[in-house]
Amino acid sequence: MKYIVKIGILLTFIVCMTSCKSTYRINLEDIHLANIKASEKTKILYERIKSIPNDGFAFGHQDATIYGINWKQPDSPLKLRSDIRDVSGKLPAVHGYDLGHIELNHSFNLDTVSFVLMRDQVKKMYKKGAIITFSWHLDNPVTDGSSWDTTAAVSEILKGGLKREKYENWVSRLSIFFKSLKDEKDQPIPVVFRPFHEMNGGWFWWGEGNCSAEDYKELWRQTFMLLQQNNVQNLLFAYSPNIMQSKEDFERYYPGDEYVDILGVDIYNYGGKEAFLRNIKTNLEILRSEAQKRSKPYALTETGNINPGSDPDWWTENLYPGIKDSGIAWVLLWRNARLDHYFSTYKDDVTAEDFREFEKLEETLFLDQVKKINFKL
Ligand code: BMA
Repeated sequence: MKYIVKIGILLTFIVCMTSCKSTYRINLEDIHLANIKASEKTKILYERIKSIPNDGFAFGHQDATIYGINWKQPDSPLKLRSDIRDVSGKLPAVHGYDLGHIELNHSFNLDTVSFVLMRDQVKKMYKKGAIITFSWHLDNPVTDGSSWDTTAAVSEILKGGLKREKYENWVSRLSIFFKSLKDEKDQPIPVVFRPFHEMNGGWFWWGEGNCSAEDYKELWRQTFMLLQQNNVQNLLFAYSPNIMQSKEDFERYYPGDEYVDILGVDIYNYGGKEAFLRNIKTNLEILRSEAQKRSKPYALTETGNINPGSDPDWWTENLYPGIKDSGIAWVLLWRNARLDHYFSTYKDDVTAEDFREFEKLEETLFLDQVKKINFKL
């Protein structure tokens, strides 16, 4: 009898060790985030992100379960569909969404995604163990044009600027949305916020040539402070430039370690295969060294094939050689909007077969794997 009990205990132990493989205990006092008041769950999210590179890198997709090529989630509200799942049977581990037009109090974002649906999907995906990240293509506060309206605006929304009050109102609406993301126990869902991205390019009103680097940094810090004042405690802040020529490109706009949790970079394959590989390698190397100095995680926060429908082996021969062994926590593919604007793969795509190869690689981590990378307090 005694032996049976012992064997039972041993078996339970083995089962637990295998099934709870990556669930470790952490000490909250050891985790230092930009927001010193960040919630416990936000700290856990940060530890999860930091641990991912021990196993590989998480695969992410923008608007993954909201729409894909020739389908929209609202057409089948009870099903959880994703182009990535159609191709590989796996759901992405990182789910990206965009908050553009939340500042205007609209019901739909700039890509006609309803914020109610977005919130619903965030809750569902978080419950399944996904990591959630938000970008924000907000309008130009001076002209009410889009993010791509490069009329000078940053200095007007800084403290004392003519459009300050309007901007504070925009950040209030943004804050209300963040605070409305609640899990089943009514606790705020921790997410990554990646505002004012690709600032070293000239295409957004907050980008190079459209505001000074000093004003950009102030915009970041003041937005961070406004979110604190609005009592938003569920954010990790990700800073992500576009392709950098050198580390000076990273540093020029960097608002400071006290305002940033995660480093990122956005790299698309403009310029062809060789340039893409070179850019990814040099840029992830810059991130690696900047991140190591600061003990922060880093990610390839946007990428994709700008010539969809070409390069049948894009995943294993273009993307993977650049990101393997790079130490990134995740790679996020941009959205599959329509046949002339998609950056990932879908069931009838020429890269579908290659994607299945990519999915099978040991380093590529999808939802079921990343879900297991978790921490207890
Ligand atoms: C861009 C494009 C746009 C879209 C925006 C925000 O890169 O995909 O069509 O509106 O992202 O999602």
